Amino acid sequence: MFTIYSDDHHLHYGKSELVDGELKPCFECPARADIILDAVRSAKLGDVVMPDDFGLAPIQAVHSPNFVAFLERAWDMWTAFGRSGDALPLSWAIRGLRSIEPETIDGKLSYFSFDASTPITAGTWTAARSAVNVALSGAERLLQGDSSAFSLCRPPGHHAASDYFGGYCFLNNAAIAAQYLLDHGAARVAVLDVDYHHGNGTQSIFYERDDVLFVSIHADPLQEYPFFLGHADERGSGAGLGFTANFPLRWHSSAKAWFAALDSGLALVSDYVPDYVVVSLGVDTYKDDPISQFRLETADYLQVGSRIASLGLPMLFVLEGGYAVAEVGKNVRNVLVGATSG
Ligand code: OKP
Ligand code: ZN
Repeated sequence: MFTIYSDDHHLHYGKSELVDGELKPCFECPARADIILDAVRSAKLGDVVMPDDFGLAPIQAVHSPNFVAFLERAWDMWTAFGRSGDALPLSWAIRGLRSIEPETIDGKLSYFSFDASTPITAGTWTAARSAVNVALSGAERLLQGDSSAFSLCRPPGHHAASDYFGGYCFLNNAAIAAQYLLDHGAARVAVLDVDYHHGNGTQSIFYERDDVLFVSIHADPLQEYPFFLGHADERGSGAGLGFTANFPLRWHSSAKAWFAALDSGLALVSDYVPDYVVVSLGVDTYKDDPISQFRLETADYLQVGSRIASLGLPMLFVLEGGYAVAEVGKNVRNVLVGATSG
């Protein structure tokens, strides 16, 4: 299995986020990807290659023009006001307020986001575009006939919707890869999201469509971020009805319960008979993850990989979350080892 990776992820490095009422160093940090790269290299899974540049068209196939224009200009607009720290929003158009795109940067940051945990820095746009190229290069390998690929993306993507960022995500790498596969011959793509958090962005991008099956296992939104999407009764709408499936699990759920949900999700993917599977691979389901409440252990990730690979379908792994920095390398490596040694 090839790994696609670019050093450009270092260009996105938020300083701090507001968590538990305190400003703390960002959990989503460059060391995550560096450590995963080391672990993948030492596991000798296959070559590590640089991404190609796919330009803006595949991004525009998923994200709205005004959102893309905003991300591209956000840092310059921010610094034009003399600010030097990270760009962060502070208010949102909650019930009763109007969604009209403001002219100034503070208003635009609010208009295009859904939380304050996702700082924009000087290199964010370049890094986010590079992560998309990493995902697309993995998709391209599948189109060329590889049975699997690992896109070592950073920043992650699954919380980003067509026109908003948040949850450490700016551009939805997995959704853009899925759309690219559809635009290059696939009839059906399944996105299996095993990150601890619900992939609200991916779900909403494909919610009304039947050419992408979205299946997610995640912490119950009644208890956990992103709080406002990911309930079991969300099943898609219109033509998409029946093509979204959510498996919310309560905090502190056992590994056994998590694997039971995985098996149910895999059965849905299998019945859908997709041409490709895109796995939104978060390992923040780990027992010692600093922002999560599930209980998977390092050895369990071998099973995660082998069970997903038992689908026997061409498969793109796209990195999402995982914040226990010391263990994130081993955990991701185990998924990929489990997926390739079956
Ligand atoms: C991104 B991904 C923790 C606050 C959560 C945002 C989490 C984003 C997770 N108490 N803030 O899905 O791993
Ligand atoms: Zn997550």
